[in-house]
Amino acid sequence: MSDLPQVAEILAKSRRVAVLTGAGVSAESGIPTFRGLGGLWNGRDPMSLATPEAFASDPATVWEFYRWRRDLVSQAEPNPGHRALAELARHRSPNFTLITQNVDRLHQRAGNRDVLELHGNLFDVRCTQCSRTFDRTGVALPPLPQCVDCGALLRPAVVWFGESLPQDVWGTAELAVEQADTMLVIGTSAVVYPAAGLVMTAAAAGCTVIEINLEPTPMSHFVDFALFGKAGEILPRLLAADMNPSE
Ligand code: BJW
Ligand code: ZN
Repeated sequence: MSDLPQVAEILAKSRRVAVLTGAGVSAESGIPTFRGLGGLWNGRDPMSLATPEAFASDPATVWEFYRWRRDLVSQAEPNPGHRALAELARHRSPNFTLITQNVDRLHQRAGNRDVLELHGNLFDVRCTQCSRTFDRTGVALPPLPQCVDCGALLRPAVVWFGESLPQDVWGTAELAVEQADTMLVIGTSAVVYPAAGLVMTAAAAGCTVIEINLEPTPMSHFVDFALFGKAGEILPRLLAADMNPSE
């Protein structure tokens, strides 16, 4: 973390900031990450369930997994890392874009608006037949929920492997990192594409890239600075320096 004062200075001087977050930012809220230690969710491997094939072959099991996660994140609270990002957004608006791979909505609950959700979220559901999307926040879902319009099976409105990201969200995210002069990449293993590719896009556009993670990732070679530690501890320190650049 010895680079923190230098990173704080760069952040303070930047005009446009883009942030990409991953599961690590919610780890301190008690939400398990996908990979590595603790990457098993309620005894299941999330990677084997986050596919259209798993849903097609056993929708009840996949729905059970997603209901469990909806409950888990509903009971969780945003942590100091989420709150620091919400404060940074308020302080820097409108020259701030938050892009997340997370589906837990904890950024929004911390106060971030206009969050670009690359992989959807746990609270919307989509019809497998007519594609209508419904907000089911706080609603208890039956084992196999059905569309009120056409009666077909509903699915979680998240992006599984092999599926396309929402095009408008993706386009806005790409533009934001191309236009940013500083990008923070926080709590992501940076192995899932195209999200991880945003780091290269930013670097190629001349943006200064700062990674915050517990450990090195495949992106660590390409970033300008890597701060190793907990997002919930580093982000409040960066925020304090951004609000009081002379200190
Ligand atoms: C802390 C911390 C603390 C812990 N503080 N840090 C190019 C190359 C290779 C493959 C592909 C490619 N392009 C596409 C692909 C295929 C595929 C892919 O990327 N595969 C690779 C894994 C090999 N991508 C796709 O299929 C994507 N779609 C696509 O490309 O469409 C076009 C297409 C169509 C048809 C055919 C082919 C292409 C879609 C990807 C969708 C990913 N979906 C998931 C599930 C979402 C729903 C759900 O939640 O259930 O998204 S998978 C899962 O991984 C989830 C996450 O958002 C995503 C990323 O994980 P993340 O956030 O990085 O978490 P972890 O656990 O991996 O890492 C946590 C990190 O935090 C660690 O580094 C810790 O150290 C750190 N940490 N505590 C700071 N306190
Ligand atoms: Zn329908």
